[in-house]
Amino acid sequence: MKNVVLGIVLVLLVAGTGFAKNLEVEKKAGDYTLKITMDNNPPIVGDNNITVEVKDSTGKSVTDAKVMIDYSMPAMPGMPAMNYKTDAKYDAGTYKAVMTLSMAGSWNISVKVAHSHKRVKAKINVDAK
Ligand SMILES: [Cu+2]
Repeated sequence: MKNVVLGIVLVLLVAGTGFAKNLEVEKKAGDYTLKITMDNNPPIVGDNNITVEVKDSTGKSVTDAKVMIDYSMPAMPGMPAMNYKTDAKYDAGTYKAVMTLSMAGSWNISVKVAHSHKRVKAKINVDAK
């Protein structure tokens, strides 16, 4: 009986952390909807995987867009503004990139999408730990 209870607690713990593990945001960008997922929640200092699913106005997944991730931290005492950009590569349904956050604090992330002569972007803000 004790083992069964322990097993249930373990399952709940694993399910609980699994649920909170990813940071997931859906954003409108022009005619498109961007589903942005990050593997760390909150993001960490260091490498964070970010994936973007791009859907058109009909809800169809777009496979031939160009997706770029800009991430920046505004200047703060003793630190100039930091700006980085990386291309996200399409792979199996989503555009994937790695963001290397160099310090803890507030980062602005801008996901830029170019597709069929349109350019749209969505912004999110995260607090890296
Ligand atoms: Cu800083």
